[in-house]
Amino acid sequence: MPRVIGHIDLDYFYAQVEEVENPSLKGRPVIVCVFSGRTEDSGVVSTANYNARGFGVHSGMPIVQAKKRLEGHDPEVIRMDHRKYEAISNRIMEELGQMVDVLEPTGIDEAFFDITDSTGGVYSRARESAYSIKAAITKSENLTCSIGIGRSKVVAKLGSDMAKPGGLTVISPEATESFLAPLDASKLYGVGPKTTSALEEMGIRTVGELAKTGPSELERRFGRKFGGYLLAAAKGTDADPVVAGLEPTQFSRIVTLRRDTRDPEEVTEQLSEGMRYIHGKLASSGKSFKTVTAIGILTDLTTKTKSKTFETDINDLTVIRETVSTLFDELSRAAGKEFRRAGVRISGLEDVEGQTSLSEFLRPAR
Ligand code: TTP
Ligand code: CA
Repeated sequence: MPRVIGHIDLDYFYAQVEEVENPSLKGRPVIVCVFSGRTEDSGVVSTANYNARGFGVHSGMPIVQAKKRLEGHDPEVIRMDHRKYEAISNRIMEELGQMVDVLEPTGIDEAFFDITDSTGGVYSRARESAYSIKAAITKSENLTCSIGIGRSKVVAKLGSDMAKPGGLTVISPEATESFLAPLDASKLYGVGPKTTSALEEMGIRTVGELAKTGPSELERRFGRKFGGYLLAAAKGTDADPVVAGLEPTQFSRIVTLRRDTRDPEEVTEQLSEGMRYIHGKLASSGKSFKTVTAIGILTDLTTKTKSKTFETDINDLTVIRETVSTLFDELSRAAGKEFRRAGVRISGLEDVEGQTSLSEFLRPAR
């Protein structure tokens, strides 16, 4: 099964947050700045919205210079408020973590994710997952993002860069080679100006040319490890896994149903393997839970959820099954449309050690 790896990057993040907070800014150049305090305008631009970028303004530019470029265009200059962006980032990462199999945040506004299991390696499903992710972030925070999907981290990252802003690039395994070939080698993750000029000296400019270079030639020039990486990156076969960045706070499973349906029993039945998987994850990580959530993605791709929270910690598969069945019954009646995909999430995880129930006393010491 091919891997399905995603990279998500929020568009002009700090500036977009400011636009959402103050919609009257839309259509005007906006720069978010870090003021050094030395003189009134000393400091640099942290980021600029796309309108301001159209005048050549970019991250890292001195504020004075940015203001000059925007003169006469009614710019808005905003002081950076890192805590505000961080709080939003945390909420989005939490939400994303519930929609993918593995999430690896790599910065305040970007993350890699793995959805191989939940899509079964099927790229058309991956596209649907990406649309659901975009819709969810629009709904909860009113923010847009760019997503790339491919069989490796390098390919996924190239995809999200390609799509900015607001885009989605899905690079199926079959299309990988032709997608990569014409790109400049300098676009590859980990290829900076030094490597770029070394490659140029070797007569290599594009990713396609790099992919055709002999491994020994690259290893001689860049060493075994980096030489090997470059070749794999250029072929889109770099094997670096997506590694969860945070302690699990929940486990979830989403499946595409065999057919669209409103029948809660049919949905629950198709989730039984997912529930067993979650139960296995609970057992192997020594956790119990308090909350069960049923997730229904309807035929119009909107997501509906319903949760039940227990007063005491649970780690019983039967309880998960019965709760999911009840929740889908309620969800189905409230939704008024057929389900296309369905999922289960359990959250409110606790270490089993903290539990004082009877089952805990019966559990053999670990
Ligand atoms: P980026 O993802 O590099 O940029 P962006 O989100 O502003 O724009 P886009 O992704 O649409 O190209 O950086 C994320 C945030 O990090 C950015 O909003 C502000 C901050 N940042 C700085 O503070 N200084 C910098 O030099 C850069 C590049 C980013
Ligand atoms: Ca970004």
